[in-house]
Amino acid sequence: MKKILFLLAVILIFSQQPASAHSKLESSNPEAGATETEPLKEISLTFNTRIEESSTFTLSREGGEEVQVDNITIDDDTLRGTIPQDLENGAYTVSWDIVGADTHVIKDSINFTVQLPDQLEEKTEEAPADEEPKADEPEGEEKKDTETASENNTESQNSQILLPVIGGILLVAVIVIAVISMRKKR
Ligand SMILES: [Cu+2]
Repeated sequence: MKKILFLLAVILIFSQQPASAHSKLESSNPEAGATETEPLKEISLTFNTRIEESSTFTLSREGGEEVQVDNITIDDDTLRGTIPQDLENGAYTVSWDIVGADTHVIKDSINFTVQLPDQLEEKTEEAPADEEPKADEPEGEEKKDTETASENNTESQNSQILLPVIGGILLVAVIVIAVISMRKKR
């Protein structure tokens, strides 16, 4: 019986570990939901753990059009990439696909807005009628996107924490039943 309890304890401890070492974004440049008013040259994503070599990210404009990112590098817990061309004003999404220290694949994203003053002036001269309603829209949508992303994030994290716990409970139940039935036979 002591052996079984020991085994149970070991299994429970190991099944909990992946959840606690789970990799998630700790900080970024630009920050989630930020409005950039100066040209952006680099994007960096820092996670709470070391990330594996196969980790990467993409940058896309609102609507899905992908924007070129060069020299994606991984430095321990940080993923970096440079942006070769100036970004036009608008809403952008940084989507990462990383492999964390616990070998879990994590996919998530943040949004940010580029709003360079020069471009605003140019646009206002070109099409003053269109500019006003558009100016507010991206920010509203952007906030919604960020909320959804963080909700999704907590949901997936919850399920990843819950799964081993449920697995552990099931395992305990199965072993207890097995032990009881073994005793009855004696
Ligand atoms: Cu994980």
